[in-house]
Amino acid sequence: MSRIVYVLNGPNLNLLGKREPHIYGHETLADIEAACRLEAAALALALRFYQSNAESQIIDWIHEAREEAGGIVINPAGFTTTSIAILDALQSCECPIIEVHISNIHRREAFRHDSYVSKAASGVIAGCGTQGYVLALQRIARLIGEAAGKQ
Ligand code: CA2
Repeated sequence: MSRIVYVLNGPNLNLLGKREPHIYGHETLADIEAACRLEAAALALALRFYQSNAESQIIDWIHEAREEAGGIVINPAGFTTTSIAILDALQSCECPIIEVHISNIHRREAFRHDSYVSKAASGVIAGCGTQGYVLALQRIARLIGEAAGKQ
């Protein structure tokens, strides 16, 4: 199985560290990418780390991942509770998918609770801060290893 992992970030996550630090902390998306690259190297994963504010771009990356990746980590941000199109794209993928939210969406407003993406996810990490991304990579590496063991 491929050891390429796509880490996909949805709308407004490019603002991390610049606004609302009481909810999302002080780290920027570049800091998260650096932490993911360190962890990916330790886990022998090849990382493709992307952010877009456009739903269609995220869907195009999921289509790419469908062909090339052994796993997907996705923080769908504001598309979490709205995008059937992202759900449809994720459901076309056979590789493990881990959904990440920096904040604990279940402690926040009710409109953040119901995730379409969760219906396609192998696992969900919420409320672990930016560490959630690193935990998600560890989980993907485990699942890739288990799938390889079954071949
Ligand atoms: O906790 C998360 O990771 C979220 O996916 C973040 C989304 C929010 O809509 C989800 O309910 C939970 C928001 C991302 C926008 O991030 C900002 C960061 C700084 C300033 C403004 C927005």
